[in-house]
Amino acid sequence: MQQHKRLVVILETAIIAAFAMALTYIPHTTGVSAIELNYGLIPIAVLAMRRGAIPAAWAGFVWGILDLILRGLSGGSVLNPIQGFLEYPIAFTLVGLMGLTYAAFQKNVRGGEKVKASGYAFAGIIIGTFAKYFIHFIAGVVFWGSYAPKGMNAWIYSLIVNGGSALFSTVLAIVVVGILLTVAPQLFIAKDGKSLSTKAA
Ligand code: 218
Repeated sequence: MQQHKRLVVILETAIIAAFAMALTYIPHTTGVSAIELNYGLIPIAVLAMRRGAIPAAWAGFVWGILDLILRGLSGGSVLNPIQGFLEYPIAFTLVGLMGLTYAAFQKNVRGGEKVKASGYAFAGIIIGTFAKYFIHFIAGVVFWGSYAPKGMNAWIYSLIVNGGSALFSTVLAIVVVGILLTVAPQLFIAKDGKSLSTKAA
């Protein structure tokens, strides 16, 4: 990749990670105590569709480290080193999998196929969010089972909390990205060279 483009992608990645972190300070708990609405997934989804899985995974990683330091450790969400490692660096980096549909998305958005492009964006959002919350689901069973209401099975508890978070957060990201694709499609189309060209970049 050309040096200049490389620098622009790194800057966008850093800005998106900081933006995702900033959004987590908007109140995001739902009626059911531990279920969360994760707004930070929205900027990561935009980056994943604009730049692909690797920048999105880096942005997720940085966001995860920030969330670990700024909220996890102080908020009591780090129970032990293994759980902390799984639920922060690993789970947040996996959000980069949203970019698995990047190439197909770019082809369609640049070709004016708006409906198909949206479909690929939504599929990417579902994959990346599912991957993150699958880790939280497993961690929920293994490490958070004792937080389940009396008499409730740890699997069911984790499924409700993490499955609920995944579902609400996915729907929110899909709605917002769907709106952004209509009102600000330029967010998804980088102007620095042909990202899909086979030319040595
Ligand atoms: C049942 C249950 N409760 C809490 C957690 C911890 N958890 C869930 C989702 C996201 C994150 C990362 C910080 O936003 C954490 C630590 C769990 N896995 N399961």
